[in-house]
Amino acid sequence: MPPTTTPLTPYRLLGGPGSPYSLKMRALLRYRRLPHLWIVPRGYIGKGGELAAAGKGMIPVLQYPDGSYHADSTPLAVDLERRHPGQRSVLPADPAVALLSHLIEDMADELLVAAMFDLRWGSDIDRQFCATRQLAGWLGPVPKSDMDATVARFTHRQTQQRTKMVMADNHEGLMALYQDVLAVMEDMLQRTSYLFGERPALADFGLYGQLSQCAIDPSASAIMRARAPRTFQWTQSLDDACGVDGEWAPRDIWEPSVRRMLELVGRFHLPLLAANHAAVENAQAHFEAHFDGRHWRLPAQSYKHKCLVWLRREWQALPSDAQASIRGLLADTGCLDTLAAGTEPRLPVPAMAPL
Ligand SMILES: N[C@@H](CCC(=O)N[C@@H](CS)C(=O)NCC(=O)O)C(=O)O
Repeated sequence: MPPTTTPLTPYRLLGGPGSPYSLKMRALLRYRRLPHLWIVPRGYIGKGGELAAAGKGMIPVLQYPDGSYHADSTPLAVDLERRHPGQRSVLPADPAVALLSHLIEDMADELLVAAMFDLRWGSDIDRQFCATRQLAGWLGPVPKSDMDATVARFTHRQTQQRTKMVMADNHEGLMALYQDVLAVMEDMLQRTSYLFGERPALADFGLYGQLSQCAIDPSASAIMRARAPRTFQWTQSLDDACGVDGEWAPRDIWEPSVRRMLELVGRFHLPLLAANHAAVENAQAHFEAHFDGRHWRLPAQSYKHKCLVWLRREWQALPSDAQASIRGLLADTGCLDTLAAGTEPRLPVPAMAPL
């Protein structure tokens, strides 16, 4: 008699090719060894199928074993920690260090994405390749004429989206951010495999989501291959880290690279989050900000308003000794003032939870 096995009800991750957040979630589920199926619903970017029925309006969507659908990768990652405590956690055990990891993840999710998107939809070569390969994943085999028509439709949609999300004025600043992130990654990879040691943290998965796409897209990939070959391989490796079994490093080992990454958070991300926050609170559609020698002009986004509130609440909730342990690092890197400006928002922001 063969041994009996307990039937497994896995998570179902509904995502798409080319979606940085989908691949971030898949890498996280693989690393955490949480049984799951990776599903790309067939059809034009999943419209009309199970994704439409799930009703989240975005990908990825994670179906829990009880059949319910949930979205939003950061709250999902935190919810998965609650559901599977102690199983290959991606949150450093020290809550102060976990906050540093969250800050870096937030920069990747909310700002580095704009650099990726800017390059992906910013030239003919990128548009043609990226649209075709993504739709090949969504549609499966289709005749060339159908593919060409759908590529044209998707390219139009994404190019419009780029105009709203990136806005032409910000190209130089976003390229500076992308190249600086790559430089910090290359430096980090001289000492550790991940930002906080030999096991990946939430910060690594956020960076992985965006950088995994930059490794593929023609223009972004050319920059990465020329300047950051170790980071290129890092994206290939973190795609499936289910066999990685490492430890968090002591602070003196991780601090140099985390400090450099936090300098980018303080230089680019938090000033933009703060300006966005004020714009959302004042019901403005756009905002302008001057920092780092550049003029930024971006649409105000209510989701980013929540992100800053969640980060501030996380700082406020730290015990005072935990705050003290990172106060100097946050101050040196230009992060403290925005993070510790702890006024509650005028617009209500719910506690972080998956949608
Ligand atoms: N905060 C969300 C963002 C997800 C997101 O923006 N996903 C993109 C694709 S990568 C999307 O679904 N955009 C809506 C669209 O293209 O219609 C997360 O972390 O999961």
